[in-house]
Amino acid sequence: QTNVSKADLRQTVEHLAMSMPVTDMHTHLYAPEFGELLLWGIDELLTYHYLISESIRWSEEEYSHFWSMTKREQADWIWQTLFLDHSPVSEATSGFITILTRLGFDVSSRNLDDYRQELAKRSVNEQVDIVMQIAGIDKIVMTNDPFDSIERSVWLSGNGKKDPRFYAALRVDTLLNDWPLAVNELQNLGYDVQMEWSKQTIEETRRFLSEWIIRMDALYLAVSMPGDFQYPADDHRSKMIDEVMIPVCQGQNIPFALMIGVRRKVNPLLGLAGDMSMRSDVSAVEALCRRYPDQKFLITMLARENQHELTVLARKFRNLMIFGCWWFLHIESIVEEMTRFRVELLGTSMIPQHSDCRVFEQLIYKWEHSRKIIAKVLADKYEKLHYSGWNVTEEEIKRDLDDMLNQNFWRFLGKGQ
Ligand code: RAT
Ligand code: ZN
Repeated sequence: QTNVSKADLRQTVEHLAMSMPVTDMHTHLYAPEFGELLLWGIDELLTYHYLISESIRWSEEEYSHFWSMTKREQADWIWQTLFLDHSPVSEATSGFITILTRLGFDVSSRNLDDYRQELAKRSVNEQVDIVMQIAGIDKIVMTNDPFDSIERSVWLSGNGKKDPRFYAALRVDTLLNDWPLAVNELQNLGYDVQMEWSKQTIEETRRFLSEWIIRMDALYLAVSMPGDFQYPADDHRSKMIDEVMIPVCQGQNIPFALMIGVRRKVNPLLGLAGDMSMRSDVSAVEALCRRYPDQKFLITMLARENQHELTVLARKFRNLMIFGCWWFLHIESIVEEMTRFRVELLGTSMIPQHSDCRVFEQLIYKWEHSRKIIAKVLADKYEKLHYSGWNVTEEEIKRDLDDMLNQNFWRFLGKGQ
């Protein structure tokens, strides 16, 4: 047992937090077997939707002008606008600089084509290995939608489960948020469902989910919900949750993840970059946790205003695991605020972060930035204990970090190592 001295405490925590392997429990990344779905490289990084909304603020052209450009032209324009005409001080722009630096590029040259040429020498498989090594990520959970035809064919060909570093999460947004479209998709896949809610439709939708959970070996079901999501309610969503989602999750023994508080397409002209956050009703989660004490719920919310109440709710329900600082909350100041009060209310019994990466190299910055903050918050707490005469050992620091960055997730799934 190595007691860590006061002088070494901060450094030890930081070193361990920066180097501990991580399970990234929600991303939009794919294993190399998924081909074009796996986004990587300079142009994908620069056209990340977070950067699209930041850059278009500076433009005086029609929105359609941006979308008429090729990806490379868009990337060049965003580089010019956000990095050269202005300084990259936002989270997403500074994140791109962190990526370049960690990939070993000379950021002072400011020469985009040099970076492009360097990466062009690499295969996707090489880059996946390099990035996972730099970022210290060993397990990545994807977001998987059987209604996506490109993705579906990878699963049906049996290639979806080849890379053991990647895990699936079955996304059910269409079933909950766009039932007419879901009916159409289900029918095309050969499931005998109708718009009208009937015993047959319930059974067939359950069959669809169960078959796909098994095919993907999905770790959990996942959905993103608007802020006005109510439960229980006399509506399609409540029926779908009570009669399909929960019974299927229980049958397969997996959690249900709800990401609540998005308002889609506030500005449709921005495409994927046009979504907004909105406040949610935490009592919907409360009602779910109370009604289904044996069902596990992974929950994150998008509005800053909901975070404290949601954290308090997690004190009341052990079947509720809060996770991540989602999307617009994934910025330094708010990650610090949220991590601090989560630790103060829950200790280490939560999942402080997920990356939500869409482009592979983003793992580097999203995790580096978050690890630093997690280390800072924990170090403050250990230091305070130290003043009271309670000395944490290096093993205990490792255990706490491993809980937050890995084990809390796997244990919640019933798959603890
Ligand atoms: O964070 C994002 O990139 C968003 O566009 C969404 O994908 C969100 O994370 C979600 O999973 O719905
Ligand atoms: Zn996401």
